[in-house]
Amino acid sequence: MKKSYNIKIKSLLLCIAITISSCSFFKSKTKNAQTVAEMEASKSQAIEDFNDAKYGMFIHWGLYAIPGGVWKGKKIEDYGRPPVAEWIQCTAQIPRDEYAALAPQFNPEDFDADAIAKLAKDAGMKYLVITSKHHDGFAMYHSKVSDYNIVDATPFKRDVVQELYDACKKYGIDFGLYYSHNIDWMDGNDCGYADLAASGREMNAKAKRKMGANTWDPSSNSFQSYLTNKAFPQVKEILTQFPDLKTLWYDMPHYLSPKQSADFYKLAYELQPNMLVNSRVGNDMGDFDIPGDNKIPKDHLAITKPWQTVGTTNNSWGYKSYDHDWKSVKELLFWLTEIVSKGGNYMLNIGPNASGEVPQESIDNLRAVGNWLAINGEAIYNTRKWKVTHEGPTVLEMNGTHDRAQKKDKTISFTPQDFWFTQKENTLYAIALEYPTTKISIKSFGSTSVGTIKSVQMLGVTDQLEWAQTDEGLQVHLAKNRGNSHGYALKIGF
Ligand code: FHN
Repeated sequence: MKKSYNIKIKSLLLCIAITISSCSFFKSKTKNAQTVAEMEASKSQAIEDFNDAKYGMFIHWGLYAIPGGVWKGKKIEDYGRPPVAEWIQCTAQIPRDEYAALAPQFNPEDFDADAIAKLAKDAGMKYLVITSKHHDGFAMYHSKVSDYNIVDATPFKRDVVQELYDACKKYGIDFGLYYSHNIDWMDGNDCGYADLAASGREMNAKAKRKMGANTWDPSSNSFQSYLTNKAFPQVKEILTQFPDLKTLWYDMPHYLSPKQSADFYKLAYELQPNMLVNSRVGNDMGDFDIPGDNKIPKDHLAITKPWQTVGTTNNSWGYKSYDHDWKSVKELLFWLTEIVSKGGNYMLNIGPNASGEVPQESIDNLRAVGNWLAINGEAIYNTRKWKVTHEGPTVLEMNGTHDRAQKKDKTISFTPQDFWFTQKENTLYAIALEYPTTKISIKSFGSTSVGTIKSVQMLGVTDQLEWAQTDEGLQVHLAKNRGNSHGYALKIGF
């Protein structure tokens, strides 16, 4: 007989509880005429914190770490797209029971929540978000709603989300959870494709090509019953089990109706009103935007909400055994600096392997960025975008995971004339990722455009700098002493 992981009857009870509570929620909202827009507006302090934090850790970890991008001897690329390792079940069209047979093999004894939270801290990251359930439907915490979870279905039997939640508290790292609400290859039937098609609502390009819908071995229940019996109860469950979340990170909502997105948003608001929900709750809702995976917006001024770019350290979110295309320290610093100069947040991913180890290249590069931030962090954290984001000859466009993976020439280099800018109250910062041989000149800091500069200081260096400001810009002879080989930041006082 096939091993099946059923959503437990208990979930029905939980669901009734949610329905009752959300009915009274809707009633009181109707009475108070509180709309999604008003709920979003009530999160102003959380949004300030988000805008201050700038840099966080994303973790994609699940059963897909076992194949690590290879299924039955073939690489995921040989099956099709997308070639990111956490999609192996869909890309290789693996039947649900065959994929679920990975669970009894999952025993990541090297997993160390304390070490990961400490890595985030050392890397200069202020928050951490982990996949509580990705598209495969497997929960990485102890769910009472579905026994398809790390405690009930694996020999490991440890709640890794709980362990990370506790470790993050210890190190002062804010905590958030990813939850795949729309796509669930185990229990989500066709992810709502048929409902969307029948509704007459417009389909976006992803929905049109049935992206993520389980077409090869869908569960026999309806999508609606998945929502009622698994997705809503599990969201309620994580928000209750982990009561102090900074963000709830939904993903891939392209089949959901506006009502379904609103229900996911409201459930989050009801249980943790100060927590931010990302825009992938769907249908233009959410407290902050995601311009795209591994994508830096060209026109950041067109984004009206706070925003966050999420990025990979190689070209996959989940552990991919043969992807050694690691972003260099210089490249990571560029992503962070460019994003922050445009007012965004950068959430950088790690994908632990099946033993629970974080790839060494990720560790090394994250720590090196952390060393740079230990000196230059003042120019990053708690800053806001300035009217100019960058000056200098180097223009790099980052247009998505696939785009970056396909780039033939991955060399990243800058000139000493490249500067990125941030501001904080009465201070401007200029960040450079290359040192000059002689003096530098920053054109954006001419006296007619910024007023009279009173002080110029290099972060982390006590030497006095020689400098002069003219209408044409600010000229500075840098200190001989270099704080960090990957670049420096100047603090400009007025
Ligand atoms: O399909 C997922 C993907 O696996 C990964 O989780 C990323 C992270 O932003 N989100 C989706 C694609 O955008």
